[in-house]
Amino acid sequence: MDFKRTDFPEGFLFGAATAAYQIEGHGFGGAGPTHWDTFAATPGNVIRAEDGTLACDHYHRFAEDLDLLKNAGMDAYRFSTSWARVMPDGQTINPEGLDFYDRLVDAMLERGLKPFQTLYHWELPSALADKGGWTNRDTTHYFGDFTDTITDRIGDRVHAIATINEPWCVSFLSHFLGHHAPGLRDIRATARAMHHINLAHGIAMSRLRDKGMTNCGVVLNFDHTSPADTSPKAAEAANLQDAIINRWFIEAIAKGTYPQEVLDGFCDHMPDGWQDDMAQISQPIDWLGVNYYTRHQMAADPGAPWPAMKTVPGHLATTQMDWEIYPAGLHHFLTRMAQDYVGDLPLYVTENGMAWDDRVENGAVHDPERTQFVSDHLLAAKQAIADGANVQGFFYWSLLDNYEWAFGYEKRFGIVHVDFETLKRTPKASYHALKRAIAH
Ligand code: IFM
Repeated sequence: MDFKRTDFPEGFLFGAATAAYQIEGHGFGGAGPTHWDTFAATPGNVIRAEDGTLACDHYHRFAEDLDLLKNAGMDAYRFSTSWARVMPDGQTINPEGLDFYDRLVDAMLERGLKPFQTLYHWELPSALADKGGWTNRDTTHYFGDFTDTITDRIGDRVHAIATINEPWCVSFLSHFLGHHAPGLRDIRATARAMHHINLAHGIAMSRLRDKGMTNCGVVLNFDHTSPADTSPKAAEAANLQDAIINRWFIEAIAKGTYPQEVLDGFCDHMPDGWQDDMAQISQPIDWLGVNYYTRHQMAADPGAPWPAMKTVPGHLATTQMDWEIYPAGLHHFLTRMAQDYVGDLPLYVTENGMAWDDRVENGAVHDPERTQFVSDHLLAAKQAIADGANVQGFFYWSLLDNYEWAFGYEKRFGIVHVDFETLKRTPKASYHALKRAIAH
């Protein structure tokens, strides 16, 4: 790595991130069925129809996994608490689920790791999916109740709480592009989900504040967007893509408005009275999480219905996901968030990482590409700090190879290799490199 801990401000946190459904093993501990289970069970949605029933068996092996964080010298762990584990039908409490998170948080504290909790990282209980999921406004209130329940149990010990992970994925990717559960391709469902997920954030924030919780934020994903050529049409496409993925959520949360060009596309598909929710959505947050992976170059797609645009493949090196590697994009979003939306509010890079076709050879995993990737992105974050962004931490995605949603177990993002036959964990060379870099 071309950086060391002391290159960053005092108190800067280094950590790694995971999410419940991707690692825990949802078949254990009384967790309820989720829309990801049914999405995966439907042919053509997920590679080999794999699901999160066993995943990394973190449910039973969490002590070993937390030791990996501690032994790397990490300061914090970003994890999520599964709604369907705590409330299998979305409403009824499963005591075993609460007990699990109680043990998990205590185990983090015993190891000196700051718990960064995420309330929703995508495992919507099937019983709520049956009622329309995020297209149904009622889901936002059930989410508020889940927020109360889990906070009553572990809120006294978590260091930071994020309401939603990547609302664009929850809404646009899942209801317009159909790539994630529930796999819809419907503009009206999309408009509703894109508003309701923001409202769910706002309702959860209110519930957290009612309990006196501090250090509450939200985690948004950003995708660097530029025109594929010099034509005005490509510029228009890039602007629209930027509005949909990069501005819709932060503008609502920081300013209480939505980008007009997206509202124009949604026409009358927005739920009635959405304007009345904007005050609740835009209440103050304590920090913003920035997830960043790649860039896209956009061109017009004439003749296609709104948004009438397409992605044009770029020329940069790519990861196992075919995502272009573009560290300057991280600097762009950290400085842009500070300048245009949140000022001096703490920013965390809550996810950044790359998938690679890693193999264990002679007991080791050689992944110099990942070491370079992490190094380059941390240097971009360091430059953003020098340019005025109040960045206070970096979480590598992910601690473990895990369930990569529609890609099943094929794409490996971890700094720790997981053999999905034996579940053996093998720290990769990048894990050791990160450990050395943050040791001093
Ligand atoms: O694995 C996902 C994670 O659940 C959310 N952010 C992006 C990661 C890599 O695709």
